[in-house]
Amino acid sequence: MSSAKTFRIATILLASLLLTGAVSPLSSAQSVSSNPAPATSRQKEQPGSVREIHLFTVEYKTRINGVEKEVYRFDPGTVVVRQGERIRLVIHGFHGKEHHVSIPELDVRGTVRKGQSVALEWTASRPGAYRLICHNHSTEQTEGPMIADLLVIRP
Ligand SMILES: [Cu+2]
Repeated sequence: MSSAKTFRIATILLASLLLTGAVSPLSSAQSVSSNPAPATSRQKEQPGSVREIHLFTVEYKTRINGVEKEVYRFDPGTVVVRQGERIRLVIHGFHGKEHHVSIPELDVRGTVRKGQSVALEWTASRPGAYRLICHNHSTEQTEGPMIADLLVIRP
């Protein structure tokens, strides 16, 4: 089995665990907050607040068996948010001239250009696994797949 396939399966497994509430990666991050809120209000968002999450377009390049190989990725490749949160995904164009990106299930799209940033705003209305896709680099044949998993978990 290829490592990409193994990684894909591991990601899906993690998504399943998160969606079923078996694990909660956010709880540990919240516990080290410099401004801890009471447990009862910790998970409640301020009305109208937007959670900003930063991603970067990155490129890896090397030679494998003498053949030059390069791939584009989103970093981080997995984003976990809670149902009900208003999200602003800020994508910074580090590498790659241009990336046409979308979250098909949410009808959200934009273009990330090198040296610029673009913000995609959406509301995490329903729990589930969504994908942020770069349509320039969506497959292995086009130096991808440049896809980030967006996991919306129950609050
Ligand atoms: Cu791309």
